Amino acid sequence: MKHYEVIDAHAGAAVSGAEELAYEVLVGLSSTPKRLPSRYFYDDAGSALFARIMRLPEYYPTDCEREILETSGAEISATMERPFNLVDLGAGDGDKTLILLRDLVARDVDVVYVPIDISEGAMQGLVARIREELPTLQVQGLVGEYAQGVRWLAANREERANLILFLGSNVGNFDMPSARGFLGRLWAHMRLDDRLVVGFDLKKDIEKLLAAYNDSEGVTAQFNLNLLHRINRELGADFQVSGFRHYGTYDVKSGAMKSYLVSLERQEVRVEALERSFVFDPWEPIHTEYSYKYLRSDVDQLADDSGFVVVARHEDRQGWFMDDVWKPRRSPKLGT
Ligand code: AVI
Repeated sequence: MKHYEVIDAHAGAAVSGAEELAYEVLVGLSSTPKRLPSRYFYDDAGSALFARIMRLPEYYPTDCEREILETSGAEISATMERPFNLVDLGAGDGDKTLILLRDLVARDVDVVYVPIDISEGAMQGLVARIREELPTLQVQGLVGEYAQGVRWLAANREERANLILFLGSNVGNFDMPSARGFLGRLWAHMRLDDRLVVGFDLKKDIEKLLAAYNDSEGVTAQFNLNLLHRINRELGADFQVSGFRHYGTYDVKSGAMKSYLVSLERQEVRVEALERSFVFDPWEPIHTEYSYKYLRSDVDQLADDSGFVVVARHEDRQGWFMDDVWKPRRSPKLGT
């Protein structure tokens, strides 16, 4: 039996995946300042680089969240009536979720694990690891974007309640209107007895933030630059990747870590799929990622604005990271 399904997000859609990337590159590199969306980081190579980032000593969010799940994981899953699905949005290598899964399997809880990830390579690795470590666990993985996860929830609404994980401060990669929009869409597809666990990276010493996004081994730089390799490969572009450098900076006003690729010289890059070139001036940046950092009061506001009530809040000892458990706020009149 195959334990995951590859969903073609573009089946029957007006544009293919390659056309969508081409469109984003056209719009982003024609803008001033230039930009590219961070969701394109996660091809198989990018997902593998992100797995390395999570093991770096400077990248504190993973260790903080691991501590939270080790301390409070059983309490988080105890918020669910049984049986339930554990839906993991952006599961990646599933390393942290395995903390919850080991506990659930040890307690013989009737749970189906539904990891959703954009990278098929990451999904293969995750499913193989689960087959090896937790062979009795039911797994139904989906290779697709968050939107397919939301669609899966809608299609499986009658079956069981869902504990939805949106860990790792993935929400921080959305700007604020998009965060409200995405969480609101989840809200609309959730049952009243579903629960959502959202990981938030909290505002902290700026030096810690800068170190986490400018690591000494240069893995974050490779992760950012991989976007150019991907565009070269998938759109027939000729980026000289060594002509760009990674730059991560913190904007205190918006609370965002911002990542850029900065052109080191004047260069012209041809993108064959678009039949056009883009000129980069020396030191011209391409903005590639936001990683928003939150105050606890920002999180309260976001929960309220996207239709949720905070039912529990779990922090690591240092107060650097927070996993919030939310339930949808709405009357059963709207449907269960
Ligand atoms: C996936 N996401 C939550 C990571 C973050 O911290 O924003 C991606 C990342 N970018 C640079 N380092 C890690």
